[in-house]
Amino acid sequence: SRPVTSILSVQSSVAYGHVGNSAATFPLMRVGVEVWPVLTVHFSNHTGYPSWQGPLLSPADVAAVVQGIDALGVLPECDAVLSGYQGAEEMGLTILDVVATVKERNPRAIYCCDPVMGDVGRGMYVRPGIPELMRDRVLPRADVVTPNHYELDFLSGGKPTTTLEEVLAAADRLRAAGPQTVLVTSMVLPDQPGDELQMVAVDGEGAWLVRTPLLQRVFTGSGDLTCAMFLSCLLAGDDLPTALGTTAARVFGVLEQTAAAGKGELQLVAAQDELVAPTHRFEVERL
Ligand code: PXL
Repeated sequence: SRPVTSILSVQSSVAYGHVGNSAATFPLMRVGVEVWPVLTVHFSNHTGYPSWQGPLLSPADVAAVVQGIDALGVLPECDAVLSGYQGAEEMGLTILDVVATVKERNPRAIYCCDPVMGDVGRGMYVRPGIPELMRDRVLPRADVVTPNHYELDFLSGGKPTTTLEEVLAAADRLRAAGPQTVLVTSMVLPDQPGDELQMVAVDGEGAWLVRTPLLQRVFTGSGDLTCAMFLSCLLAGDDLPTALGTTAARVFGVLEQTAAAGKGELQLVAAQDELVAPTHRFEVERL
């Protein structure tokens, strides 16, 4: 039997469709990772629809669920904490407490934070205070961060980056603030072909770039899937270029099948084989 890693994933959950934990849990399990989902909200569907219903869990609820897990004595087996979209500052601080507890029980555990706050087309879409919380309190405690290009610019000091050199310098500023590994998703540079999407991964060993075809539509939850798959590769012991290429191939495969089926929600079940045996392979370029 193969070694199985375990991720405590503190994210939103939806009954219908795939965002947050509902975009991360099954794909992680499909690639052989144990997931311990802790819910921050339990909504009917994601908030891109005209309406949704269901409860927000409180920070105290999240803390209680993690305390319950801790009482089982199993946190030493937890290899990583994963977090994503955060609706309120108090939840962000509670997640930092969860990270501290997990690291106390397993000093080798890592914290992977998707600093969800906005994107190039939409601007900031999280509550006031969340971006500053991410930059000033969460980033220093993260081992892996997966900002999109817009989030990278905010976290690294607010100046828009428009060249690859500036993006790499911004990623280095993030690394200087804490995380060892930075994945920049959805990179958009003026001099890049309009029909491709680029991702850049940076760690202490170097920087790598991967390009995938740009599909001309919005996929809600694709960032959540990307972050989860990237973390699964790192925990599997992949080096950074391998993790980058595998993440791009898995996610692109799911998005391509979703688009081909004309579906709104990520086709995680129909396209699940893309997660373990992706159709496409993308070249990873050392920068
Ligand atoms: O994909 C991020 C996300 C997370 N959680 C909830 C969402 C979304 C995006 O719409 O609605 C509840």
